[in-house]
Amino acid sequence: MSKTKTKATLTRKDFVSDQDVRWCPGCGDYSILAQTQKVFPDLGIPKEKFVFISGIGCSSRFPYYMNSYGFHTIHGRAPAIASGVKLANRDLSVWVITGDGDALSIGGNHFIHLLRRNLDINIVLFNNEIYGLTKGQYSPTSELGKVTKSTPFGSLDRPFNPPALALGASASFVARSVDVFGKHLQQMIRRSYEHEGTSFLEVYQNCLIFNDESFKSLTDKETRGDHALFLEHEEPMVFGNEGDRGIRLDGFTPQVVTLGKDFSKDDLVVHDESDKNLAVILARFTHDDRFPQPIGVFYESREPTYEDLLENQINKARETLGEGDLEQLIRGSDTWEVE
Ligand SMILES: Cc1ncc(C[n+]2csc(CCOP(=O)(O)OP(=O)(O)O)c2C)c(N)n1
Ligand code: SF4
Repeated sequence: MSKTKTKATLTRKDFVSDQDVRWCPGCGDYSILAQTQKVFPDLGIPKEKFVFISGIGCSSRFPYYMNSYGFHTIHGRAPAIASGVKLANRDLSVWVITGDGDALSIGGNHFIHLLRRNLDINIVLFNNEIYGLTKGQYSPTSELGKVTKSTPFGSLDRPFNPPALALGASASFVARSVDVFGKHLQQMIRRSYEHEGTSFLEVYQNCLIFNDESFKSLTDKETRGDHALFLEHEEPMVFGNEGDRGIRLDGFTPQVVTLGKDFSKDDLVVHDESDKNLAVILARFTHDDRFPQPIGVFYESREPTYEDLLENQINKARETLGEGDLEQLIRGSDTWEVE
């Protein structure tokens, strides 16, 4: 679809549906919904061009609350349905809303194949590191040793690292934000929309009922500086409450250094969103206490979309073979009549 802005004067209210929101009071999902409703009018495309497609989970109730087209579908299968919607109508801006359980447990297969196909679809993964809707079982992003009702002695599974998984599946856009980082989240939603190809946005989301304060070190103002690394394209990687620390590369090995006597900003690695090796290194900071958690765009590259490739293939086949005949195709050249 064309991503050039048309003059559509919409406001936040145009995207608020008449449905009662049924998330627990204080759930991080509210903030993600609010930021989406704030940023969508600015995207400048008519409301009827948006469609939200979700699987199953608390987060997957999202389409009810957006006043747009939407489809609350089957557990883990939103990517398949979204692919069909996009291929049937390329002019739609298609958004997949999913949770860590929906996308990475039952939907793991569909998730990776959507990424490698690179349809122009936006995936927003609400990562609360737990199954919320089914009342608190561990999920594929729960930390090792997580004690839940389904893992009373602690989980034995190493967690998935969503940005690393997405990069491994050839994602052409990988970003992360946090439910309560309002402006940042809006910026990441906009960047996801602008990207041509499948965008993957992981949003750390607090489930205050079953996994409260999972991202406290990032959301607490006092500790945020030391735990969040805000990625800015072409800027050195500086962090710390006093802006006094940074990331340096020793070959391929990242190091946290303190700025001052031994190191200056010139020694730090400069972020480059087009550098996949760097994105992989940054993705590996996930769950590693030695490093701050990267927030922002890890990686973006412009690659052909599946729908462009498909259209070219069909056009070429038409040019060389002419219009097809469905009846003939179904009957084939090898059919029998049973008498
Ligand atoms: C086929 C099938 N298997 C299992 C379930 C039960 N189930 C519903 S939602 C869910 C996981 C939800 O977790 P997540 O995707 O992280 O979303 P959240 O509720 O945390 O937003 C599970 C296992 C189901 N509805 N259908
Ligand atoms: S159970 Fe957790 S994720 Fe689900 S609505 Fe409540 S707070 Fe949100």
